[in-house]
Amino acid sequence: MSNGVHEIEDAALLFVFGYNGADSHPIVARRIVRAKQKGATIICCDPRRVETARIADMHLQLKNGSNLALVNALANVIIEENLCDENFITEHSSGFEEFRELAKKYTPEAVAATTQIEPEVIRKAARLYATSGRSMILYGMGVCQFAQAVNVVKGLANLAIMTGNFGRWGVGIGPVRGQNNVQGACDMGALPNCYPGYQNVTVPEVQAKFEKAWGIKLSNKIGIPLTQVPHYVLHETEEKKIRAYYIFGEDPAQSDPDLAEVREALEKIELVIFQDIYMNKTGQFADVVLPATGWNEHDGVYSCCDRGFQRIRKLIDPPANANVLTDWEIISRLSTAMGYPMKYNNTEEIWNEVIDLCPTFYGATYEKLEKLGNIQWPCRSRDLSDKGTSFLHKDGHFAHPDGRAKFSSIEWQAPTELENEEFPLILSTVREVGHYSVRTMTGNCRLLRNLEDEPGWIQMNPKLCRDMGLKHGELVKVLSKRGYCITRCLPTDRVKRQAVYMTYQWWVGACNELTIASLDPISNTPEYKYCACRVEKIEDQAWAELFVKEEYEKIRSNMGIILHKEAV
Ligand SMILES: Nc1nc2c(c(=O)[nH]1)N[C@H]1C(S)=C(S)[C@@H](COP(=O)(O)OP(=O)(O)OC[C@H]3O[C@@H](n4cnc5c(=O)[nH]c(N)nc54)[C@H](O)[C@@H]3O)O[C@H]1N2
Ligand SMILES: Nc1nc2c(c(=O)[nH]1)N[C@H]1C(S)=C(S)[C@@H](COP(=O)(O)OP(=O)(O)OC[C@H]3O[C@@H](n4cnc5c(=O)[nH]c(N)nc54)[C@H](O)[C@@H]3O)O[C@H]1N2
Ligand SMILES: [Mo]
Repeated sequence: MSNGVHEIEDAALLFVFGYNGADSHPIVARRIVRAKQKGATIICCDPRRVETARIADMHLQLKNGSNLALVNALANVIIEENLCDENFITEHSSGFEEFRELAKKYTPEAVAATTQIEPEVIRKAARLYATSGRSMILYGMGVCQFAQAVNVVKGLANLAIMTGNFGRWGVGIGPVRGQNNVQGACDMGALPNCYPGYQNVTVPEVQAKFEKAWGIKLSNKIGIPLTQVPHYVLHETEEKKIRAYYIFGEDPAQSDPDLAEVREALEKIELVIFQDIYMNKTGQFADVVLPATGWNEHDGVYSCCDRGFQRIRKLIDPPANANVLTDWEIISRLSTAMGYPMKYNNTEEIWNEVIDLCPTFYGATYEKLEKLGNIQWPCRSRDLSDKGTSFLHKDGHFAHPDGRAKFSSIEWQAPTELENEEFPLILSTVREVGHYSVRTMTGNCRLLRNLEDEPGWIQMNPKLCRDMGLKHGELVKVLSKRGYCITRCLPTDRVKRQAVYMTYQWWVGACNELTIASLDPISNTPEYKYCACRVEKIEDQAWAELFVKEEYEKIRSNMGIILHKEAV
């Protein structure tokens, strides 16, 4: 994020784009509500009538998959109506002329059919965004989970650059990232192309620095992203094939697209090492299981999506007979056993090594974290006066070599698999408030299960349900080209007729049996938000209920969940 989460409250306008904070991040959603209470204008851009849409001044209920067409049209209006910040563009950006040419053809009229939004509505939204004085964009998976994703982010950045909404309090662009520590995983170099601190593995000076620090020879080759593992197992040549897979804190057999393909890959890999705090679907393919402690059983540092480091502290000891170690102790022992002795006494020693090697994190010592509670990087000095950085790009300085922000001129591209005669509906997969990702954590909690349990729901427009003769709660079969699953029908006015929505939390109602492994070429994130599907009525409901019950029991017993004596 260019700006801090706490700054959300002070924006004059919030443009919430493909982000459903009320379900995904209730604490961040509170900030959005508070901004509203302080007088901010809110524009919500989502094909569903999510909670933000209910409190918004405008709801742009665009057609699924039309993001960049809309974003370029907003830019078109801002240019045509002379609402640009000319000074910011001249002083702090490059590439505007080329972008102006591209934006010309994205008139609100030209994109009306693609986006399903009235031209006057687009004009009004563009005027509000460009003239509020302090506009902030928040975006989520409604942007990222498309084959055209990174380019939409660049399109949103164009809007912020052309209106001078960078480098100040309460402006900017905010990917409100997923998990409590997904930003931290990236900050620590759990990426195929970076060491900690976003230092690229292909840069010789960086390589030399880490070789010296660790006393070893390192490779300058970029690694393989998670979502390409099936390809590297099933379709690559012998030399390139992946043969061993060490996976932790991730359940691709539930959370990756096209699960049939994922299972085939996991079966073919010769060695799977699995490190987790619970058994999950991927763990069932494991040759070696390494059980780890949970968040309240160890120390560490998390990074929030706005670059803020926070300490987490051990609260309880793991059960004496649990036979678990912290993730870092497991890694240290494994490394030592493989011939590279790794010895740390505590997480502070690890953290000190990290900050010593990462200039942008250098000043964020445990001591300072203790005093300040939260430090947003960059924090380059150990001096107490350096408290980190709430917003980036101060005074219009950007990270490109010329110090300028770069306009990107990119055409809208349609999603990969469009609705068709056999599969006439769009399937989009999202989140719900009560359950978390692959549901190991929330699915093992009886309280949450009592609120919502297998096989989950498919959100459908009430008219579509009526036409199909489907009632609330009825079990239905959902099919795509790749597979099928069974779930319950949830008629809701929040969604339009053309698209249906499932959450990816359910083991039985697993929507990733259906989703498509079409990846954004830069981020490698799959197109979870768009594939073609069909919903079928099930005549024999008693059979379907029994099927769901038996499947659920089978999965739980495979995961070693004791059915008669459940823990809360
Ligand atoms: N309770 C709970 N909270 C969670 C999680 C969880 O599983 N459960 N998961 C966490 C994780 S990993 C993440 S990444 C975050 C994600 O949090 P969000 O970004 O809020 O994720 P989603 O609900 O998947 O998608 C956001 C919105 O995108 C919309 N959308 C779909 N297609 C389009 C489109 O074409 N254009 C636009 N503009 N919008 C579209 C959807 O209708 C949806 O409302 O949530 C985190 N928080
Ligand atoms: N269809 C569809 N699929 C999706 C998405 C979608 O919107 N639609 N969203 C995608 C997104 S954005 C994400 S982030 C992924 C999330 O998917 P995953 O990352 O696979 O799911 P999580 O539930 O976050 O956690 C994975 C595992 O980490 C374990 N774990 C938790 N804490 C610890 C720990 O301290 N140590 C260790 N070793 N393990 C731990 C959990 O028990 C769990 O088994 O799903 C993706 N899949
Ligand atoms: Mo995520």
